[in-house]
Amino acid sequence: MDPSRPHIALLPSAGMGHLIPFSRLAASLSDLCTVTMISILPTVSTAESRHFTDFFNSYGKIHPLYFQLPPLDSLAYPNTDPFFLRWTRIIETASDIFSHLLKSAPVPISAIITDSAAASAILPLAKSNGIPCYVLFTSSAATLSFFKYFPTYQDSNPVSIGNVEVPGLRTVPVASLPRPLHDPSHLFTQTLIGNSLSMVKSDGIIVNTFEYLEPDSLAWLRGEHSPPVIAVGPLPPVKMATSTVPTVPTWLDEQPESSVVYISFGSRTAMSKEQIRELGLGLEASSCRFLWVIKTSVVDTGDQTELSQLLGEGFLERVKDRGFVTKGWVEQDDVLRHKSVGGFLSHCGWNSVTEAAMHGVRVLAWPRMGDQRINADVVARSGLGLWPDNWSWEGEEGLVNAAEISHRVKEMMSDENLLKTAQKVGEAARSAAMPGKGLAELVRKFEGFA
Ligand code: BUP
Repeated sequence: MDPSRPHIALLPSAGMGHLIPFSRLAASLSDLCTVTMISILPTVSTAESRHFTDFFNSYGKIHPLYFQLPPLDSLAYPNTDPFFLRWTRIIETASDIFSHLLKSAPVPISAIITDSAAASAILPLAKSNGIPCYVLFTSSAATLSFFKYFPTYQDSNPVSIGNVEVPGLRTVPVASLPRPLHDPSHLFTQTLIGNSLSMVKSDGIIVNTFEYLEPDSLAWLRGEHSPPVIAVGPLPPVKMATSTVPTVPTWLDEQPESSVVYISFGSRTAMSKEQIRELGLGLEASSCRFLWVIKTSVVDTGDQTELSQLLGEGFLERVKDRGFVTKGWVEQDDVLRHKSVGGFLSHCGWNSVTEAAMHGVRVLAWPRMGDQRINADVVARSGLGLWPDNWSWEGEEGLVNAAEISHRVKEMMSDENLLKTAQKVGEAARSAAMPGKGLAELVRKFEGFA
């Protein structure tokens, strides 16, 4: 361990959408700094546990620091999303995690980078120990600007919520807000407010985005002056030396260039069986080639139904010449970079958006919950994709029918103008990633603490 280099500790919370950008940042920093990555056990999903194994095996110079959470009385939080529950547990046990980190660190910690989901607990601990604290915000700059303003909005609207006008930036319609925020006393709302108030007291907020994709939100955040916002995106994917998960179906190699629509709604957005059937029928009616990753449960260990049962009798046989359907994990970044892929039907989790941007792949946005509608708005504004904003989402009963899905998929795949604007986003993304300017800015800050 080189004592002249800054020693950075990273604390991700739970869910692949958080773990993946943390791993990417840790890997990028590890060429310039000593890096410790905290792994909270047991993980919520199998995907996270495999990812930690592959990641630590591949990046020997990154120090893993394991922390075993005490058993949880889940009855105290009935019907709570298991990933959100984990964030709550990390906040509750933050002082134990922090002492473990301080005791186990082989050299003093120069700075800690915490997940925004745990900022309210980690920031005061870091400050009281004299350690600079940064936040990695794992969604868009647009979502960050909304989170930053939301406590002020709530102060003047304590009992009900409407459209939120972020002064000088844009109005976020009430329909685009994460559903739990509609209830000011909801644990999610309280946690979000606590984290937002702490983030602004941090030494800096790191966002996986770049100027071309989000010029207005980045300008607004920087105009707020404090804390500094460092755009490090798009972060390059990690390179696993040994992988316990399959990478890309070889089926893709046999398809014509730019002909395949890739469909995925991320690692933790389950779709109802009825909607899955309609989506299947819509893809069939579109006559497009497709690669579809299906999820029916929030946590991967709960996904037990057979594909043939989900999709209806004869579906797989009928589409076998032009469709590939799986319930397993595929390496999405490799899928999106594949020359056969020409479009992405996506829930607009932020990592998915940045990966599509990096490869200049057109997006058909179908946001389902949380921050996804705010991200879908970024997709539509930047020219990366289309967002039919009447599509149903979190908590809504309505199904999007097969005819509408077929129409929209064909529309995206035949839109040459969209292809060009998405490719332009791709060029800007690769040029932002190349010199790693944001990362260099961040490391310069850390060197001041070494
Ligand atoms: Br599913 C799946 N392979 O099969 P998002 C996901 N991913 O590589 P989410 C795969 O998981 P949040 C698969 O490339 C992306 O990096 C994907 O993150 C990868 O959505 C990540 O897109 C998923 O942000 O997380 O999972 O809904 O709710 O935090 O946005």
